Amino acid sequence: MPSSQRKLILVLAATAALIGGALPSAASAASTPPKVGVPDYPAGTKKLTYKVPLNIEPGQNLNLLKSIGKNTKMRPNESGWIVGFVPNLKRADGTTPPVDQIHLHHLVMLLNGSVLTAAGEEKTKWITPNGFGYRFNDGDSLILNHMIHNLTANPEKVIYEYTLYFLPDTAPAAESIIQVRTDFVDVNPGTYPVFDVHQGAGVNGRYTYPKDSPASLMNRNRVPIYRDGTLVGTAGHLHPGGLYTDLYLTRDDQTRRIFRSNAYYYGRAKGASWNISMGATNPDWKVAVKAGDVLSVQVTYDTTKASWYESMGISPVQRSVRPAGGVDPFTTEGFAALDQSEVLTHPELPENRDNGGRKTNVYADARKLADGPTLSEVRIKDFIYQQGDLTMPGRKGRPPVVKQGQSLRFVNQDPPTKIYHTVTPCKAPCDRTSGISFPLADGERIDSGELGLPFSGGFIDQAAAGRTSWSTPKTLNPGTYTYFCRVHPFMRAAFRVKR
Ligand SMILES: [Cu+2]
Repeated sequence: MPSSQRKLILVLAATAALIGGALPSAASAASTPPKVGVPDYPAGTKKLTYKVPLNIEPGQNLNLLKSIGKNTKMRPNESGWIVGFVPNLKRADGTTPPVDQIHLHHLVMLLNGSVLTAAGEEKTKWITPNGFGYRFNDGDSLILNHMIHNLTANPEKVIYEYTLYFLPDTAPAAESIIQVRTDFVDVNPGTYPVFDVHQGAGVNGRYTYPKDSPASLMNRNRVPIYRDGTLVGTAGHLHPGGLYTDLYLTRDDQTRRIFRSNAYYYGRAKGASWNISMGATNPDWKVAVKAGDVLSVQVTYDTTKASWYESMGISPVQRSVRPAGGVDPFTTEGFAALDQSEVLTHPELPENRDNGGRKTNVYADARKLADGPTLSEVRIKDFIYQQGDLTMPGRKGRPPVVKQGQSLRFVNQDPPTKIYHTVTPCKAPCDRTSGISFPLADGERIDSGELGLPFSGGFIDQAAAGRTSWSTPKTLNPGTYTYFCRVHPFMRAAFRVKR
């Protein structure tokens, strides 16, 4: 695999067990959603739906590739233009599982080694404006990169499904289609392209990355353009807590913001859940670009409600390979004429609706439990924190004690290349049902990362931290600390720091 392709896949290698939840606040994302757009496909466009059955292991959160060769019959069997891509994930009975149980983190299609479409958790449909399309030749290489996250400890059979809107060359409209490619503009195109947003970070409850990150290299979010063309479409990708992505175009010493893609949250957990649609460009949004221009992106998160670990900010852009009109945003008139209004590619999705946070007697209130043993290490096995797990009765369920000034080490003893766990503090008692907005990382601002190792033979990056243990800082104040696993939010436990 060429390094450019590898890089593009690495860029997508993220997990996001960011299970948020809180009441709406002033810092929520834009609140009145724009209209859902109606795609305008050229006459003769075919709707082709393909289904790939997959077995998902208990607790799996792996980033995987699947080649879609000609013999798979899961691709068009003729040459033409891909003008739309719609991802989904279903159970064998045809229902879409709730995302707090089985979550499609991303479904990315690579055409001849380059990203063609990239759909994330928000299931944005990737549609080109009428007159534009991705060139697909019958012999081309097509690879799917999928990351499906099983938030439960049960094995699952799922079907991942993608619909291609495809205009065959035999259709008369195919003759006038202008080819586009995707520029993958990511805030952090490293080998693991995520970053952490800590509660309280930034200015006035908002944190913009990479601008507010002293550690980030500002120029890593930049994608140069090598030939004259036209930008014809974009939509942002972010995670819970995210408010918007901003796409910029720079020419010489001038920079213009050419699109803000807002996150529109539904339900009561505004700004803190996966129940999101992203604002996409209108079909008449067109920006003329020249060789030498540079695209860049910034993403802004709300930091009032929780910390958001392993966050993302991406603005994939559809760019025509030759000039096809568009405004010049570096002139006053051109910039004023740029239609920056948004459309949604889909309304609220029913699978995103279980907020969680309901009362249950599954979990103990750790604050009321007697001290457990004084320990230096807690093992994690069979999806249970082996001391202090809030589902364990009796002595095993009591929070282990660590002396102030000491640290407590956590070790993942489940198969480390298959099952990753985290230790992520949540506000006590952290004893309610799991859902898209509960628990939140709203406790002490520390996090273990995903304790686990990349699986052998895998050459794309995983969410795993590359180690199976983590120790709490020695600076914790006395108290009872409740925590959960971001990968498997039903896992809850506590430990206690004492003088
Ligand atoms: Cu876990």
